[in-house]
Amino acid sequence: MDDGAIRVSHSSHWGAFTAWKSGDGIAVAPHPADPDPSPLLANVPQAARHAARIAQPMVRRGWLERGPGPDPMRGRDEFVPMAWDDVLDRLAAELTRVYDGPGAEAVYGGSYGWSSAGRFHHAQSQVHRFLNLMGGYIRSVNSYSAGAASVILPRVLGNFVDYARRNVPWTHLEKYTDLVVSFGGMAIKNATVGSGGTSKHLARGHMAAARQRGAEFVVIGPLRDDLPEEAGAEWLPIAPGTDTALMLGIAHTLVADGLHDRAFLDRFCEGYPVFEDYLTGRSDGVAKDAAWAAPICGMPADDIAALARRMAGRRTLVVVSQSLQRAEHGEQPIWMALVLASMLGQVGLEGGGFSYGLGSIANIGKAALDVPTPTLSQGQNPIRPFIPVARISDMLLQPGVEFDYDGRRMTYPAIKLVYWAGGNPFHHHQDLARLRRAFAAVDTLVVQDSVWTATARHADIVLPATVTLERDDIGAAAFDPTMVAMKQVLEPFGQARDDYTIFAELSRRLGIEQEFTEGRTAGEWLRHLYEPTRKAIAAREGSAPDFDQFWAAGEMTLPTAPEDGGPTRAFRLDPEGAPLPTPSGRVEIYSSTIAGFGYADCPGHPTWMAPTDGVGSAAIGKWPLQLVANQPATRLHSQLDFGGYSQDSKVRGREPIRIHPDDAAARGIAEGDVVRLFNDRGACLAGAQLSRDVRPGVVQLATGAWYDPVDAAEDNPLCVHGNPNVLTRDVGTSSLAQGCTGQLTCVQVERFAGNLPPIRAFDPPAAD
Ligand SMILES: Nc1nc2c(c(=O)[nH]1)N[C@H]1C(S)=C(S)[C@@H](COP(=O)(O)OP(=O)(O)OC[C@H]3O[C@@H](n4cnc5c(=O)[nH]c(N)nc54)[C@H](O)[C@@H]3O)O[C@H]1N2
Ligand SMILES: Nc1nc2c(c(=O)[nH]1)N[C@H]1C(S)=C(S)[C@@H](COP(=O)(O)OP(=O)(O)OC[C@H]3O[C@@H](n4cnc5c(=O)[nH]c(N)nc54)[C@H](O)[C@@H]3O)O[C@H]1N2
Ligand SMILES: [Mo]
Repeated sequence: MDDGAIRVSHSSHWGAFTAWKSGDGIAVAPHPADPDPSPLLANVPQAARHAARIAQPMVRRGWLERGPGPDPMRGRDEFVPMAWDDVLDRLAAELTRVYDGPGAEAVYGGSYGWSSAGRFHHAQSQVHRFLNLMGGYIRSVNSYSAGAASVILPRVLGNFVDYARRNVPWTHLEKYTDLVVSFGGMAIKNATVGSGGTSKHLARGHMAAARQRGAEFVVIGPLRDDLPEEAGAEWLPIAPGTDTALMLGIAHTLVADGLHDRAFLDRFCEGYPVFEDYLTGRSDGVAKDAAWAAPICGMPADDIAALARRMAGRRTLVVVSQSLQRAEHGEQPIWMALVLASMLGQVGLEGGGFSYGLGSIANIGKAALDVPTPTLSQGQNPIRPFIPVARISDMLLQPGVEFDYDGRRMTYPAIKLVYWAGGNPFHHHQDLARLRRAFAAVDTLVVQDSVWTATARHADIVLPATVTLERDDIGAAAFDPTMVAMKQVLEPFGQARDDYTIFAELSRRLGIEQEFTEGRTAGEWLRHLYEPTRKAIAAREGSAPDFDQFWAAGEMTLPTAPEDGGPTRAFRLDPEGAPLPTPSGRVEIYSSTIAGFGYADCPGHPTWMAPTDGVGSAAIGKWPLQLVANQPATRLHSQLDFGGYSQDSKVRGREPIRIHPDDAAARGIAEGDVVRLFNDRGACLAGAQLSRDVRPGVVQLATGAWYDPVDAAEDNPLCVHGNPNVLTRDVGTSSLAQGCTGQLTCVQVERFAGNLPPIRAFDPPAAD
């Protein structure tokens, strides 16, 4: 440690760390107080100076020569390097053309994406603030993470964060829960990541402690390792996409055995009798009993009935992972899990009831902060129309077409200009061949990123952004107690500039510089954004460190609110005094509001609806394996896929696909073979890993391998690297939420016998 290098505090979505210069690059070490640091940190050292970095502003040749307009050449064209002043002049002129002409409603600025942990140089905040000052933009609502849950839960339980996500803290699970029934798991790989940063990774420790106390864990899902070893879980492998049927089978057993909590259902819930008519088959002639559920879920009926009896009469927690709702009819398993927890009479008990997403992400289940964290104001967006975030291709391809969303009939706007900063739609969106057509339809696509993602390669104007290690910032998250001084370690790469600097320069050209910068440098902004936090602490505790003290210390512990189960617990203790914010003030097992929308794909109570792309569908007859496209264990989404830890996981350079040995044998596939996954939307290569931790009939290929078309000139090229979104379907969860359904699709897999194409995803595109 006496190499003389200055060690500074820094942070990322996957943890706080220390960084210092080492040789030509940097070295990092996890925060010393983190009991279970994320292995994702190992991606950082190689990443900062990687060839995939964008070194200078670039403009697509076709856009430069022919001007703005729809162009199928996006993603296939050459790039022309351009000096900052010139590119910003051209971009300012193009923004002026669009805002003066078709107007703010022709600008899509949703710019979805995780960008980085720093709260000032937060790309989305920067781009939204800038576009709002221009006159606004078409925005997106909800997230790829929780598209369905964030719409259904407020309608049937209450505010998404307070009622659904924060109602069961880890400390209650550790102390009180007898049985954790986890649909989709609480995978340590997922709890390693938290938006804005996470100073201590606690999930594994809490699960281990609960287990030691005697708590039992059951993981229901296609993968055994969705719960950590420490939980000592029993694995019930289920066919993906069938959890609603399984929960109905469990619920039916409870009713048949008289194990449901009638008193709770009467006092705390609305509309149980209507649901019971459906459950027992009084309304439709089909009893949803264990025997009915068994063939749908691919589980023995006896196991379903046994699980139901095990869940009754003890402190049981039903946890649903986010993945469950990132699928067709994704609203249903979330709603049904809440109904199941209600039938068990557990909602609002300490360590019991229902949790959405505990273990899916680092900062769920931790204590909420009692003071605000630094936040850059995005200003006001005067433009009212919006899209549910995952409907981007629909919008770009179908201007003027009507669609349903959460009880409204809305119309897709006609977009001319798309501005993206801090997200990667070629990572996050489904059916990438369709997304390419969608991006071909706009006049201008502007992308700010630090690396040559496929999204940047499809842009007309590419502006190189710095990475967090190249600037000072403040890292903070609403559910993590440590605010981190993120200190610059490296000089900016090439000509890269901070997003803030880019927008400040654009603002100057567009006559809104003062409004955008408010006359502050980036350093002055950090001091300014620190103030509300400091004031709130001072108001609570009499005094608080000033900015310079915080900065010198490198971090600060923020006060947290009590972990009392929040408003869900308050409702349990006093249902009349602290009613739920639903129409009935109670848990809506039947929602007359939702029933009133008249959606065939989201009726008034939880309902099993067979998927069009899953078990029992025509699709699975043709494409017989269910692909689980889940979150990657070796990186955050597509970020730092070129980093050491992610690269070490690849098989012959391709993303690993896990397949059961029986399914592999039936296809002549051996460990380490390169395989081709395909369906009628597209195809990609991946490297086979045989594993009995995968349910037969399921293959698992994580998201995040950079899209790598074998020949970009083709309309629907093979991705040689393993991006599963060439295969997934671009349809909403239902008319209610229109959420992302990227988690599951049906595919076929075969051994790839051809010459192995090279991986070129990380090579910068051709320029001249
Ligand atoms: N098939 C399938 N698809 C999925 C999912 C799935 O389960 N299955 N999951 C979905 C989910 S839950 C999510 S949240 C999304 C995630 O999708 P995204 O959030 O879009 O994915 P990221 O790779 O995190 O993209 C962040 C981008 O921001 C860039 N960036 C980082 N810092 C900065 C900065 O300071 N400035 C600028 N300008 N850029 C920066 C990074 O280089 C990266 O390209 O994916 C979704 N897609
Ligand atoms: N390392 C890492 N951690 C992350 C992220 C990352 O990119 N990398 N992304 C973060 C983000 S933005 C989010 S939103 C969360 C997402 O959290 P989740 O959406 O919960 O995460 P996934 O890994 O996609 O899915 C979890 C598991 O659900 C199981 N599963 C899939 N489909 C089904 C099903 O139909 N039924 C059942 N019972 N199980 C199913 C799969 O086996 C899968 O491993 O993760 C966060 N954590
Ligand atoms: Mo997410």
